[in-house]
Amino acid sequence: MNMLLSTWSFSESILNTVATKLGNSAGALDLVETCARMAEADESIDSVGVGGYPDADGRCTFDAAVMLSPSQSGGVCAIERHQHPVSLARLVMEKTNHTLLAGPLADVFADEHGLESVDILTQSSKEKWLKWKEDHQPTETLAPYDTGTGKLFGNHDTIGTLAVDARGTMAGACSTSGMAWKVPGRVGDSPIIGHGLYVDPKRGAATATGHGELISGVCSSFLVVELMGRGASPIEAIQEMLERVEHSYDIESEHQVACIALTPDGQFAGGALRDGFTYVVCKNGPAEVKSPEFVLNP
Ligand code: SD4
Repeated sequence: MNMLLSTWSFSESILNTVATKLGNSAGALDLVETCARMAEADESIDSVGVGGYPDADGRCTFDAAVMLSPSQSGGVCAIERHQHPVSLARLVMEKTNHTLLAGPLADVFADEHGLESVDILTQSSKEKWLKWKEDHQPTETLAPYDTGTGKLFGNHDTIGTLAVDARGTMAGACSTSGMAWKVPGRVGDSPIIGHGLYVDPKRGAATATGHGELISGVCSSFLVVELMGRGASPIEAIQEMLERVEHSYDIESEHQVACIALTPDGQFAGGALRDGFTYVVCKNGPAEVKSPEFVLNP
């Protein structure tokens, strides 16, 4: 089996390209890393890699993680000088005994491993920030809304990708520039294992997108994988996680939490707190944009 699952409709063209380019024999980790790298390089995606929304001071920072199993994961957060945080997260997993490197010293680690240092703030990101500074409008209070055609409205849209390859190996990756106009220094759920991403080859894999603070508060991805390991289907596990979020927070109109989950034998589902989330599945054929099977508050 070779299956790819990824958040938001902009993943459709990415999964098609990656499936064609890497083919059925590609390993799960290469597949998910390549998907995240494509999103990171695409300036039209507002919240991943270059082109991402800056923080409140006009500075762009990136967070990312990769995971194969509880003993094999890596993450980086608050990256300021490297275009592909997902590859840096993979280096943390493969070249160190650690799981998370942060801030300027993580950029130094990237330099030491030969990754090119670049200016990650694009002119268009700077202009969006200047506009926000001026009028604090218009995306500040919008939950992300995906029209299903690759274009999102709102102020964030992380890529999270899960794969099972032909050998049955599972992997996951996620990458983000975080919430638009965040407090400088803020790190979301995406680089933190168990929050934005979790993979346990015996139980399954999950990745979350949306408001990192709500995702982190219930350890969303770990919770979903744990529930699947105890017998829940992907949709039941996501539903329980979303109910836990709803019971733990006063949900506001700009809040969204969404999740995709995959079992080792290829069952999958997507779910969200509210409408406006889509995900993409690619299995032996063209990628297909899907509406979530479960929405808590449609
Ligand atoms: C964060 N969870 O940094 C990310 C943002 C995101 O859809 O996923 N947006 O909070």
